[in-house]
Amino acid sequence: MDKSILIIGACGQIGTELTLKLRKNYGKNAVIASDISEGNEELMESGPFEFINALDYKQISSIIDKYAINEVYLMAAMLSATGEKFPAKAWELNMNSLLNVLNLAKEGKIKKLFWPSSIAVFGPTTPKENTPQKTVMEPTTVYGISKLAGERWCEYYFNKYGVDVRSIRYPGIISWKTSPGGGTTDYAIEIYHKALTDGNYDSFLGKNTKLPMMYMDDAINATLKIMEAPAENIKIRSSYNLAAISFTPEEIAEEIKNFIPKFAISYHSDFRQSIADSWPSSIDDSEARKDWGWQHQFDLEKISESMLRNLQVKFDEIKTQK
Ligand code: AKB
Repeated sequence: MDKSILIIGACGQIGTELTLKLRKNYGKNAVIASDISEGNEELMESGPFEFINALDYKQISSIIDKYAINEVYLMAAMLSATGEKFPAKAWELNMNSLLNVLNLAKEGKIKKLFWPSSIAVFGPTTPKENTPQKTVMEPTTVYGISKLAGERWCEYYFNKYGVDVRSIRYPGIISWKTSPGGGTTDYAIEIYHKALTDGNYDSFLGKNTKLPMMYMDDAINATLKIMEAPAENIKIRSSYNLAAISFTPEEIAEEIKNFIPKFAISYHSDFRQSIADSWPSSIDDSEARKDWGWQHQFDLEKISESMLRNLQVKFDEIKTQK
């Protein structure tokens, strides 16, 4: 069976790079990008695009028919910080979009489904260091509650209806191509932007707030790897713990100083501090490493080098276009 892939939420931070990578691997016409509004130029020029509202079951169903789709990646979601401002909307989007695609898979219209979960499924009562795959889960954000409920639904649809759904709990994802929207871990991206534009950064998280993080290349790699693994290797049908590195705002600032010695950081915590404080500092992802061969490549030094180099090129290009 030829692959025919639909990405819902293709214009967001992870969706954009996932779409580009899948198009590179499988050909541009095998990967249909979709979202509620258009994405950046690179994405829009790289292959077919359709407008899809992830809450519209009929719209998703008709695009699946139009392109004979067999694989869906549902990347549309409202993240932790925005979710606290709009709890009802976050719940509606995060839950109903998932139930839409799970039901389409149950009806046999989707053969394989990817849905991202998050470290936000954990809460203040979870062991903070080296958080195990199976542990206490009492999330305190609406985003975390929706991701935990979503994980339960994924496992339910696998057990009850045989839906081939695969999921990973992303940590904070660091990238330069497309900006993230409304996450608590976003500081670890803003800091690189500000280091280049202003030479300083005012962090909305305290200096010792340690969170699990990962470079985009690793996140995309993990996503492709779990989707390509034989079904029998996927032993966990809720969602896999996934980890690369952990650091604090103070540690990332020290690393940036190796590239920009005059860089300065200040700290003024806002409402996102309590969200970050409720999450793990580091994650035990041994099940993902054992079941489908997950390995990360990027440490903090490699991430910082790549972020600063690529952002500088992007900023220079914008300047010459003006
Ligand atoms: C967020 O900060 O909300 C996300 C996440 C950890 O899922 N980046």
